[in-house]
Amino acid sequence: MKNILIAALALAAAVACITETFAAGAATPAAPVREFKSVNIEVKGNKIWTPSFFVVKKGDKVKITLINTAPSGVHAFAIEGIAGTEASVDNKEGANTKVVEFTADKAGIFRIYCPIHAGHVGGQLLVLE
Ligand SMILES: [Cu+2]
Repeated sequence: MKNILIAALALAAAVACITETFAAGAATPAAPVREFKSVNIEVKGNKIWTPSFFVVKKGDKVKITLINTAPSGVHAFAIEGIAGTEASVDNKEGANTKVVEFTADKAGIFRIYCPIHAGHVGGQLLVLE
């Protein structure tokens, strides 16, 4: 009888341990936020968001702060195929910053471009699986 009681206690302890392990494992860690800053510059008439190449993982939250220093005026930023990434950014001091935030929910290579100027040098977002 004593052996049965000890076995029952051991079994109960094991079940509690397993339950705790599964409960801890069930908590999904929050997706990391990948933060970048990209500055629009102008070199001999060429407008460039720099850096213009970003690498993240699928599921990451992405935050890109855009600063427009180009003397030519308003420029824009967009990532093709990802909603909510388009922003027009003025070049006036104090109003030349915009923030674009999104979740990279699909893997692939996405073109970055200026929706206002076809000749604006573009870039790419690489979302790894
Ligand atoms: Cu532009």
